[in-house]
Formats: sequence, structure tokens, C-alpha cells
Amino acid sequence: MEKNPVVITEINEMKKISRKLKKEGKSIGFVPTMGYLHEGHKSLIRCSIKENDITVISIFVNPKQFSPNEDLDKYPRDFERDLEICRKEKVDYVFYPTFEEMYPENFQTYVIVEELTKNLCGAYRKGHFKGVTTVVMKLFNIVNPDNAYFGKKDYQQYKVIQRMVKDLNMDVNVVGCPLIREKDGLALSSRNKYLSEEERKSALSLSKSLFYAKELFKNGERNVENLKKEMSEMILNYPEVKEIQYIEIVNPETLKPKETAEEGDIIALAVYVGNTRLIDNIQL
Ligand code: PAJ
Repeated sequence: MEKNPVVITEINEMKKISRKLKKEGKSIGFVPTMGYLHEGHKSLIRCSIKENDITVISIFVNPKQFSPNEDLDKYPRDFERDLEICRKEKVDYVFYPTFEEMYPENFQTYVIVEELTKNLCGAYRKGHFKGVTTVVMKLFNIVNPDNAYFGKKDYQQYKVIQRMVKDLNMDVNVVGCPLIREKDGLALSSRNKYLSEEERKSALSLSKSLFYAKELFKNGERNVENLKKEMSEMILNYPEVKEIQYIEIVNPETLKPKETAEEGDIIALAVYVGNTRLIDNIQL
């Protein structure tokens, strides 16, 4: 049976509900999103539903994590469609605040995770993680979840949030969930919507090069420079690839770049396909 999720737009209302649920002894699972939901988001929702009495999802395109030159204005939005998905997935509450509700006049407090945000996406998207940690901290304070679900598609984000929660002694269990791909390997992303038919084909360069590098690793290649070179040669062969922003092989905990690859390391990359910036990663 499908169930209508309760939509909440006010912070005080959300807090009241979560306090009540806690009093009743119910566990709360939380899935923060920016909406335009796809199978990646759905997998997080399903995890949360399995492991908690109540599942809350937030839909908020957070302007503070976009730089002025990024895609905030054209970021895909479709609340009715998202709500339909939440209904099908049996989400209990959808927290859907406005910008003014989240960032009233005179807002001036931020959360910064220092080291983990210095490389990978953090090196290219200035202020991005400051925006992410700040909004997630706020959302955690509002929803008060027992468990919060993050996708390993955004591996750095997952580790940064985990660090924040540890460092600030927050009572939230951060759960990392597997990266979900299309059948042909493309990592699901709301931004895939930007891709033309031709670009969609070239977007496969990310996953294909990651799978290839993993294969080379399995066959004994440990030299990071060689692995990166093989990957970039492969990627640049796709016609719609404009630029490789980075390819890095990093330690899964510190996210520091490696010279020699080891089992467990993460290969992460960001590539411009046309004007769309795509990211992907794989664990060795
Ligand atoms: P958004 O990009 O909407 O992603 C919401 C959650 O879905 C994140 O935890 C992300 O890692 C996960 N996700 C996206 N694509 C996925 C895929 N293919 N497989 C598995 N999980 C996937 O990430 C954000 O929003 C924002 O930064 C947010 C955390 C909500 C803060 O604003």
C-alpha cells in the first residue's frame, strides 16, 4: 500500500515532530537530498526504511554549497515528481524548507572540516564543503536522526560528514551506502539530466576508466602515475570530454594522494563532459 508522506516546510514543526517520535521511542532514519530523486537516492531511502521506525528525507537545494559560477539556477527541480517517489517508497516525512527558513537574515555561522576538504573536489569547488557541512549540521539539529544515510557516490562528502560528527560529538550514526550505477556503468546523478545524447555516451568514460584501472590493479599495476595516465588516455578518447579536472588515487580514510596503490584505496575523478561536471569513484 502506498502512503502519503507528510510534507513539512517549517523548522519548528519538524523539530516538534522529531521530539514526539523520540519520546515514543521511535528510531529516526534521515536521508538528506537536493531532490530530483533517482535510484541512488531511492537506495538510501530503502536502507533507512529497513533500519529505522521512521524515515525522514529532506529536499533542499542548498545555495551555500554552490559557487557563483556553478549550476545553482539550473539545478533540476521537480517537487511533485519527488513526492510521488517518496510516496511509492513509503517515506514518512519530507522536510522541504525554503531558503528564508534555512538562512534567515543575519545568518553567519558555519561549520568547517579542515583537512579532508583540501583535495579532490574541495580543491576545485571553493567553499563547497563549508556549505555542505553547515547545511547538514543544521538538518541534523532539526531532524535529530539516529541514523543518517549518505551515498559513496560522493565519497569525500561522506567522509567529511563522518569526520564532522565525530569531531563535534554528535549523536548521529553516519551510514555510507553503495554507489548506484545505470546498467551501462554510469553513476546515477541528478546532473545526468544536463547531458545530450552524445554527451551521455562520453559520460561513460568515467566509469569505464575506473573499471579499467581496477582491472590493471588486479593484474599487478601499483604505480599511481601509470594508472592515472592509462585512465586519462582512455577518457580523452571520448569526443564530448572537455576536460579532466582531476584523477586521484587516495587513502580511503585520510583522502591523501598515494604514489603506490593499495587494496582499499579510492580512485576518484571529476571530468567535464560538455559543460557538465561529473564525478565518480571506485574502491580498489
Ligand atoms: P544530492 O546530490 O541530492 O545527494 C543526496 C544523497 O544521495 C547523497 O548522500 C549522495 O551521495 C547520494 N547519491 C547521489 N547519487 C548517488 C548514487 N548514484 N549512488 C548512491 N548514492 C547517491 O549530496 C547532496 O545532495 C547534498 O550535498 C546534501 C548532502 C543533501 C547537502 O546539501
